[in-house]
Amino acid sequence: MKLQLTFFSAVLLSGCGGSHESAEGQDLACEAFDSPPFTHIDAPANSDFQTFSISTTEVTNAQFAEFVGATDYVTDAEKTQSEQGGGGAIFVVPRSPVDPWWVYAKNANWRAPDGDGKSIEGRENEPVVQISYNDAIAYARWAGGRLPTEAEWEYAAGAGAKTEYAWGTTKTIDGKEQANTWQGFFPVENTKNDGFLRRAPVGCFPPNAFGLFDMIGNVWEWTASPAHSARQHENIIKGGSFLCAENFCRNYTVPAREKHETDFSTNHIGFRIVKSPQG
Ligand SMILES: [Ca+2]
Ligand SMILES: [Ca+2]
Repeated sequence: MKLQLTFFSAVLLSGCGGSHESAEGQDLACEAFDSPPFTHIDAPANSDFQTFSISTTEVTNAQFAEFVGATDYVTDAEKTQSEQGGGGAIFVVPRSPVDPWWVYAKNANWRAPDGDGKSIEGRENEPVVQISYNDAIAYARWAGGRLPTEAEWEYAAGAGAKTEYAWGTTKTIDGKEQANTWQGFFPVENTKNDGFLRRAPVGCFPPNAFGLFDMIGNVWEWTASPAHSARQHENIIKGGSFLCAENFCRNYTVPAREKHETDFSTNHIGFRIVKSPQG
């Protein structure tokens, strides 16, 4: 745990950080999904991956709850609750821009992700968070899939094009935000121009040309790609989150990447999975 907390001061403090209570600002019509939807992606010629299908949205609280209900799986954040450590990191608006904005919350886990004692009731369609890499691959295996590699994720996010954003070359279109990020002066002011302080239900922003939602923003997404960093057990995360701001980390682009310890969770990292085509 000491290593993990050190990591937070070193990496996540340079990352992004937010809170969703209600949609304000832009007019948003969030999509409704009956079951975990998948989108077929044809691999381009000479790519280093095969054709695959990918979750159309980030994995939601409802989907993860189904997994836990079927398997009695215990996440890393819950597993160590009674031991030294446990819990996860939560973003808290600091008193000033130089104060820490990541706080370790022992009571934070996917069932109550923000360390404020509030459950996910009524937030079933939000992306699940406080999910470690270990937790994400456990869900993927149960669901008959795996995590995307960074190359697969980027191809899917860019809808086959090497553009800065999942939707094109500019952050906004006609003045409208295209993803749940942070507007205002991070980390002290969030104007919520996009409608959300923290996580948004999946599918509230326009999909990319492949029909995929929230590849950029909302929550970071685990990939299967190891970070190959000096630290061990770190994997690449992609897409940025509701905490990514213009004045700070700007990780709301397709090429942007961060690395994160595989056994530690936060309230801004989730995932989606991929599957090989059947037949
Ligand atoms: Ca936002
Ligand atoms: Ca995302």
